[in-house]
Amino acid sequence: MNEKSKKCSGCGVNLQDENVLLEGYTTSLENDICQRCFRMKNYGEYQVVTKSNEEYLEILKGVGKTKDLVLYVTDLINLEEDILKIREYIKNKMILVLNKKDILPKSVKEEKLLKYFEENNVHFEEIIVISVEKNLNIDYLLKRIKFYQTTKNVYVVGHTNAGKSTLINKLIKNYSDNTQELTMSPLPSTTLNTVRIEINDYLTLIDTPGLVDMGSILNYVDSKMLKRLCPKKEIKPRTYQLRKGQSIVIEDIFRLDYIEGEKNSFTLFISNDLKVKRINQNRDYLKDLNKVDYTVKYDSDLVINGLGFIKIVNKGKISIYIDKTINTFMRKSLI
Ligand SMILES: Nc1nc2c(ncn2[C@@H]2O[C@H](COP(=O)(O)OP(=O)(O)OP(=O)(O)O)[C@@H](O)[C@H]2O)c(=O)[nH]1
Ligand SMILES: [Mg+2]
Repeated sequence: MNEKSKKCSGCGVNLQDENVLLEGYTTSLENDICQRCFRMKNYGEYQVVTKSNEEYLEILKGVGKTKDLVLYVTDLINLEEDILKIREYIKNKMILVLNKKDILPKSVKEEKLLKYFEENNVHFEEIIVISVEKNLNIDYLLKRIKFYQTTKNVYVVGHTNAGKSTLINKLIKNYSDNTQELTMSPLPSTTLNTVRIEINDYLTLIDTPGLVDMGSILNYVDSKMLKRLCPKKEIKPRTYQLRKGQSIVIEDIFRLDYIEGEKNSFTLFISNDLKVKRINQNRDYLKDLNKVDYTVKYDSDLVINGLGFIKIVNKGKISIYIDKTINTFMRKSLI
């Protein structure tokens, strides 16, 4: 293969002009981006690529061998169960960047979010709430990057879809003459390899492919449903007052039965485009899905990986039904 080292400036994959079926294909090696990126950027035609997490972990290990500053980007609606897990791979100085603040209701204040992480002993050099979409705290983030950086290089890591590439594009746009544009998309695994972007003589950001969350609902729905699942605007929380013996369902993907407890309040923080309804608990609807029972403590969230979360005010017992591949867990309420 000729010019093997030329990489796609959108997703980092090695460019090749020989096999249209393989990653990195482009009609001509004169091009800067691969055909997949070209189609995503110009036509919004998304093409799913399945990445193995081994490659991602190799990249993380590589980052861990440097002394460079790392931005760990995560999506506020899809916070991972254990944010500190990243520390097992990387001991570098790290800023936790909580992205997509615009999706949470405006009533949720930044200070409250920061306090939540403090109280749960999530320690980083600093935790910064941002919204790339609304340009919230991007100036501040850049200041703090300058403050903590140890070399020119700063790595941007995190789960797939957290908004790493979108953030770097924003920093390029706001602070650089560089015209490079990374590919962004609502699908998992958009970025395929590391990509270096010079912001200026003192700062080079390095985009990385995200860790694929095998337990996320995003991996198991078709692209039409995917568009509806990912909130694009501020979530309008929907509250249901349930007595024991009552149930709610989200589309045909999730069912919740309130089994035991006082009258209770369930507030859904999920995409506004998803339909929610009450059903009679005697019906068998969705009961063929995998059942999980939870004992709910006072003021908890049930998190459904990739979908969002349900804030439950009082203690009680619930049963949920969902595809067995999708990870769910309880946490102290974020909001
Ligand atoms: N509402 C909202 N959406 C955002 C924000 N930042 C990024 N997104 C969206 O999140 C999705 C994923 O963004 P990417 O930048 O491709 O995510 P990534 O972390 O680079 O993902 P991978 O390359 O797959 O690891 C896109 O649809 C973005 O438009 C934000 O601040 N607010
Ligand atoms: Mg990316």
